[in-house]
Amino acid sequence: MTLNTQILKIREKFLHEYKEVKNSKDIERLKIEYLGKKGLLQSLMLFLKDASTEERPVFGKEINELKNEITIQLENGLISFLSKEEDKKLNNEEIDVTLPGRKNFQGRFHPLTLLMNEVIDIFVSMGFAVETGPDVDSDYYNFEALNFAKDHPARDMQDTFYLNDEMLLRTHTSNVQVRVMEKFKPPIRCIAPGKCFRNENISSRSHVFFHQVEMFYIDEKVTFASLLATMDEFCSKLFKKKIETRFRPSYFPFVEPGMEGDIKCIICSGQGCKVCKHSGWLEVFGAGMIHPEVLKSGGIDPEKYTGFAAGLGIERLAMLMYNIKDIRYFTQNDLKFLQQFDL
Ligand code: FA5
Repeated sequence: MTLNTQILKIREKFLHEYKEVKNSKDIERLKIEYLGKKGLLQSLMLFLKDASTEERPVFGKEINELKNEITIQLENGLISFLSKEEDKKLNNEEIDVTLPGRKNFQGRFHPLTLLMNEVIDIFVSMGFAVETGPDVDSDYYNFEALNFAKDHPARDMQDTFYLNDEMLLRTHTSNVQVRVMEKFKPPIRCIAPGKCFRNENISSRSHVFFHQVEMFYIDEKVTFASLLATMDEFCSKLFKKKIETRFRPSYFPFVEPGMEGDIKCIICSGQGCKVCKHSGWLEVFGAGMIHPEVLKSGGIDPEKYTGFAAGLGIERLAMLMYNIKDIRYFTQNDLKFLQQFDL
């Protein structure tokens, strides 16, 4: 049989077999039979080497044309069968309407964000403006401008993460005080919420990373009595009832006089527990009358103006508000814990 007759026979055989095709599997089978490595077209190529030099290019061209023809026909056939088979599958498919639906996961605010927003809203309702300051700040704004000289022993009160000789992670939101004084002239009534960092041992009540809200008021004739009244009013608004507060004298280089504010431990009702270090009280803020040296750092005349300031610990407040026994829960990202708090 000549090569020419063989080409014609294979074409005829293909056309005949293609007519019998019923599904995509048959197409795949034909693809292997004709175009596969050991397929019929490949076997024609083997005969090509016995053809004469004149015949070889002619037959080579014919074999290639047949190969293209078969390839195109099989590809078109495959597309059409696959689409029919997909339609059939979809039409026969039944949807089980009794299957329970997938629950949409709803995001929530972190409890600290909830409380921070509430604290901000209360102070705003009392006439305070909101300012912010940098988390990475200079030693000057965090310490020196606040009357902590370079070798001041009070620096040991706040174990600090230094980035280099000059820059540090702020240890308190009080770093905003002098920045604001440089920007505005009295009367200044403002709060500054933000993150703080201290190189401390982590325990159930202290963390290396926590939040504070700074609050300060500078004007003529601002008194210590108005500081106490402001903090009392704030606590009643936050807890929505009269709660027991305790103000103790304390020392911060940037206030004179200084105090710390405690709230009766709601977790143990003042009986004493791990969170309140068995004292029945939880320290939630430091406060006092702004030191004249600090007013001077901010370019404010201490002969004319006075001011008060306070720094509230948001984690400690949240522990009291939501009855949380360990500060570490806030940073563990445990959904069971986080999902307990309202949107
Ligand atoms: C200060 O940070 C002062 N800047 C507060 C201040 C502002 C005093 C203005 C006077 C005038 P103190 O270190 O006490 O003070 O921190 C204030 C509050 O932050 C504490 O009462 C506590 O609630 C919270 N706090 C402090 N350290 C931690 C910590 N490691 N983990 C969690 N909360 C903390």
